[in-house]
Amino acid sequence: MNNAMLLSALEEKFNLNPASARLLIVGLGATGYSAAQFLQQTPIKFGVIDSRRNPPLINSLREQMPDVPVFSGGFDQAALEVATHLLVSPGVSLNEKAIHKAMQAGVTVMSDIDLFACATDKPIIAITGSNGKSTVTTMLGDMGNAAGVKTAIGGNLGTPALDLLAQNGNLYVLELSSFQLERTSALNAKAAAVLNISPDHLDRHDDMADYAREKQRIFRGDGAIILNADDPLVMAMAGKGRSCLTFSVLHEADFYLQRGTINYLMFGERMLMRADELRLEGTHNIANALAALALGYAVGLDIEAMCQALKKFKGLAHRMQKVAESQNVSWVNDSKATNIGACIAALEGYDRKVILIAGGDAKGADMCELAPAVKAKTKCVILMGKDAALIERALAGCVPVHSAANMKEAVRIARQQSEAGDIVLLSPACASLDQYKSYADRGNKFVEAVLEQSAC
Ligand code: UMA
Ligand code: ADP
Repeated sequence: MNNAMLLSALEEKFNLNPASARLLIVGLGATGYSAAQFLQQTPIKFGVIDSRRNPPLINSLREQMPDVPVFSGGFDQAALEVATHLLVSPGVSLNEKAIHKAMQAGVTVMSDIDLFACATDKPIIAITGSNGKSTVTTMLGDMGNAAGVKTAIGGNLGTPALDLLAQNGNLYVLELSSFQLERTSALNAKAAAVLNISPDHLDRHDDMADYAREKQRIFRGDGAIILNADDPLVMAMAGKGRSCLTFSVLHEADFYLQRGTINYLMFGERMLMRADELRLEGTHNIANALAALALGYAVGLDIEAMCQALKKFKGLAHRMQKVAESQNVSWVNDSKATNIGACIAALEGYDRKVILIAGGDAKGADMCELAPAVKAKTKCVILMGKDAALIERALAGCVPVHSAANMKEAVRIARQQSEAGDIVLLSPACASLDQYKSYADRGNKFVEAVLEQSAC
């Protein structure tokens, strides 16, 4: 790391001078710990605060950085107000009373992504959207490496951005959530995309307009902007005087899907590859591939190498993953569908009747938006979790609804209801944390239950 470049960027963008700054990292999860490890290599003095009594990484921090002050078991107002800068982890809301008060008192809020942006002069591709972020980020990692550019991927995907610096990439691809973006102001991505906007995280954002505004922050700076021409909320983000590329699965755009006897991914007049050469299910994944091509093109990756990478890309676990075929019924794990948009995209991909397993924590979304797709594509719905009753009310009269206490029961009911030719789809449209450790845990429980039943 070049400390001189970092310190001058921090001074310029955040008025952060190592001699006088008192930086406090808020949150000691993956983000907070990565920021502490990074700051240890700089002359900047910092402490860490976490509202939990035993934050996940407190022992590692005490062992590795015994001199760093740690406050846990609450947000101590005095500690927050003595700070000049707060680096707030994405899991902590800026509306948290103590943080809000410190902000009002004039403390500067920043993110790990800000530190990352100040620490590297290598190109950054930044990706946000309600759905498809992880898929597009991973596609771009494969594309960059296939094109001979050492590419590191992370952010909301899992590896905190600052931890990527050790990989010495020549290209960084960051998946960014609305929580990361709302507290980031120094990012100037060489290419950035908003893939789509549908309701999500409305328990943390004031409303859809606020959620979309935070996503739009990804376009700060002067890099190329990549827009989904099929999504009016995204198209409304187009900025004047910026280099812009569009993608569409509905009509002509810079990168688009040309429909015919054979469907092609197109770049203007140029046929790039057949759509059926992609190994992924669903039109939404064609949109993801087009977005990835546009982003890669904007940073100069070789188009042929990108197409080769796309043809090899097998998709990520828990996203539209076929896990079993038994008695001519297909069982599909889409546990990562943690919002309405993902569930609708999954349903729209089928021309056969679906038995849908859904439910969990709806995060404040209006579940009535699910009703048209459920009515058109499902033969029944099996609901579980905290907001099952709320979803049942929203779907009243659409199709028969069953209730299940847990995944085993949901799979048992699905089996009873299924006939040859059906699809059983776990695509919950909700977060999993009310009943499971994570979406992956929920998906694994589904797979276990399906395989157990198939064995009976
Ligand atoms: N927490 C407290 N008190 C604190 C700090 C955190 O209770 O003082 C809680 C939060 O409410 C949250 C949990 O601890 O429930 C984790 O929060 P965190 O900010 O410490 O999270 P990290 O471990 O740093 O992980 C974060 C992202 N998590 C969130 O945004 C909640 C990870 O995305 C991301 O992979 C990681 O940084 C590296 O960049 C996960 C996620 O669920 C996968 N993201 C959401 C999503 O995709 O929908 C936005
Ligand atoms: P994210 O990182 O934004 O959550 P993922 O790639 O992990 O996105 O996919 C999450 C869920 O959204 C999965 O259920 C997946 O099938 C669905 N999905 C992926 N891409 C899209 C898209 N472009 N539009 C709608 N749903 C999508």
